[in-house]
Amino acid sequence: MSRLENYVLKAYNKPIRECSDAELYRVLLDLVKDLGDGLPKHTTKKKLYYFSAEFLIGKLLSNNLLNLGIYDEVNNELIANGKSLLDIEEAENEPSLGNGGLGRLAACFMDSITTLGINGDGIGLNYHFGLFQQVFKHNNQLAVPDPWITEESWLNRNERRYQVKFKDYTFTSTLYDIDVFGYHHDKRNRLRLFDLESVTGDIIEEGTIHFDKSNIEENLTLFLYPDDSDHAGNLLRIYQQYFMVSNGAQLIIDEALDRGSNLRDLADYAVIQINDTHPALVIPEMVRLLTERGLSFDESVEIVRNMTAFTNHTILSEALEKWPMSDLDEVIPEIAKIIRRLDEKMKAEFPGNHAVAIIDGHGRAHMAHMAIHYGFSINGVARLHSDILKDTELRHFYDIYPDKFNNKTNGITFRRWIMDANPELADTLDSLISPEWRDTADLKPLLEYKDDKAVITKLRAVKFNNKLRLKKHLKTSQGVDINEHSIIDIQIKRIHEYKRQQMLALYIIHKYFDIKNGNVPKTPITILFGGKAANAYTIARDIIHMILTLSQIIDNDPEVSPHLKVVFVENYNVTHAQYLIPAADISEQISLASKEASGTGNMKFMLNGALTLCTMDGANVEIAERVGQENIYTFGRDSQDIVNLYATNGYNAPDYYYRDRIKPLVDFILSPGMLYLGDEERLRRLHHDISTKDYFMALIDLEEFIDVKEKMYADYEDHDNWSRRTLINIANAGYFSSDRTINDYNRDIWHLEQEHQDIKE
Ligand code: 26Y
Repeated sequence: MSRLENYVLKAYNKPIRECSDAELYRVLLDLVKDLGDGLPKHTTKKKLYYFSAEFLIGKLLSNNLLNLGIYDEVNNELIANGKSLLDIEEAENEPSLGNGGLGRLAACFMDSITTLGINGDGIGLNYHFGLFQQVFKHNNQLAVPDPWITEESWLNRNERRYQVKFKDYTFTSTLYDIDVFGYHHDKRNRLRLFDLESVTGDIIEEGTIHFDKSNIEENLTLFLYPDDSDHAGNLLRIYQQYFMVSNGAQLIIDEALDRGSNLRDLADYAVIQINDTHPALVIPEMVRLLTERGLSFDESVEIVRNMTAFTNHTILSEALEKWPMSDLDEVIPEIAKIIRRLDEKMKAEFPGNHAVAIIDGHGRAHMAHMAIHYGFSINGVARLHSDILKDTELRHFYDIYPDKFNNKTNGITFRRWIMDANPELADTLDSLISPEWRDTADLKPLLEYKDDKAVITKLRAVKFNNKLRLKKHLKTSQGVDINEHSIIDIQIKRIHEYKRQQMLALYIIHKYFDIKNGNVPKTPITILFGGKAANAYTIARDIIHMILTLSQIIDNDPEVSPHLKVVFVENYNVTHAQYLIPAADISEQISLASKEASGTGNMKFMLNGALTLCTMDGANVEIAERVGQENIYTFGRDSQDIVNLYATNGYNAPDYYYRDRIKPLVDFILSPGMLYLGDEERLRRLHHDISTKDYFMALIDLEEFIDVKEKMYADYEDHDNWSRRTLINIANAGYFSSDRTINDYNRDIWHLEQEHQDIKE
């Protein structure tokens, strides 16, 4: 009897074929957890702790089966019994523990850390309702709670508990662990998610994400990024962050003591990576814990400095956290005191250097500044981004600490983004270049086939099947019909002005006019958007509204709708991404140059054989370098231009708005049809913003964008050449494996023992 049959029989006393998908899900969950428990533990002295407010892990069942090496075995047995893993995985909720790129990066990193045989855990919070769930109503985004935790989840209750002291409360935490398995590797790591028992969700107003923000005991771990547009919301963010880092720091100390540390040598036992500023309070907290255990302040600071490294993910000032000292005093006065001492210490060392102050002239504590002074490493997430940090944003820090700065270009795990998301492409690669790429991420051997007609045709067939799969998925998930014979053109990412979804919308208006004028595209076009807007970010919600309304106008127009379709995928998440990306022909990476630190969706699309349409921003620069100019479409001002324009106040939106090719497109936002179907207030506000301010300069690159898109659609008609270029893209994606990224982190920053070293590039 097989392992699976055995489990099924024990649980339900019946054979596999008579079980429901939900029953099989439950059994597989138990089976995987038991397998995990049987794996050996890490025994190395030093351990990594990856602190992150987000872990956007996606569904875990098939990924865990893959990493444990039993995917095929289980899948075949299920098929033999008339079942499908894909259907069974429908029973799994996607954990709502992240928002965007930073959270997905943390998830890819955990996979690679474990696969490379590095001893390392992720530290975060167990948000009960996660990021909100996005629902569209009357062409608007509504935010509703996402109760993703059910009886059957991957969370394992851990008996560890810690006291976390705030000014007005002392809480006792609880801990949930999620196992992380490595591919072809037998030691597991864990995500350690801290929580509070008194948080139940009872205080949420029915059907909304509103709750009493001052009731900390009941709301602390309810939501990821609760609305911070008022004072209570700001305090709640501080409560959350401190709760996360205090628990994490106590865990580090306990585990290090267990392994034989005497605390003075703590940096030999643990290294902390701070994922953006959200966990930066771990620095003063660790200092507090060490001084509490009898070490001097200066000694504690040196230990913490030697064990802490910081990753920056943005140059947008709104995302670089600065906490008013008065708020810190209100929530965590002891930590506020330590931050003041850290500030004084640093000011004594660099007198008069105001640019590098932790506490600024307005009494605000800069989390990034603290993390740079009191850590040993600061890295950006793509070469261009790291250069901008050194040359511009953090120039004053680079002047005093040149050796701390380094670049770690982001990566993605091939286990999820090709093996799991695109099994047909994965199998095709196996048959062409042998399955070795699954361990090495080396896809270069594929280049041998770039002029092989049969291979090119096969790649096109795989793409078509993935379009069919997407079509079926969108039909069941939101009742939308797409044409599988159309060009699939996708922009999926958080909604933000700098990412310029509004620029793509203006292109769609151009195309709409074009088709009305009789210029019908040879191949129909489907443009898909996906992404959530922070609920308090009005213009981002206006952009969603504009796109939804526009798509309705197009659907209603029989002249246009056979040739052009616009779909906004509701509640975009990892699960949707796994259907969307393999089906894409065109990858939209059109941020205003200098603003997108790296991007990781760009890498996923490339790996899955889409051609990239991009500005020279973030990791797009490195993608272009690898595939060559003839295999990518670039346009727009470069980052130096944009940095200069901001520095000189040199951009004036009306200069562009009044151009002949632009004005009619922007004005369509206020056309009778749009106003009839849409919300006048939202549309007027957006029109006004784009035509007068356009802070992220959508109009500056619009004409070039239109031209390059037209060229791209025209080029698509040469199917063989197009598919040949997708092959070249896939073949060059190996560098963007997160195994390579983690290898780089470990070599340059963490210096941990590493059991696997198969990295090629
Ligand atoms: C607290 C609030 C202000 C905040 C919330 C979320 C600030 C930042 C974030 C998330 C940032 C994020 O996701 N950044 C993205 O990180 C990716 C991984 O490095 C990059 O690829 C991407 O360019 C960057 O936008």
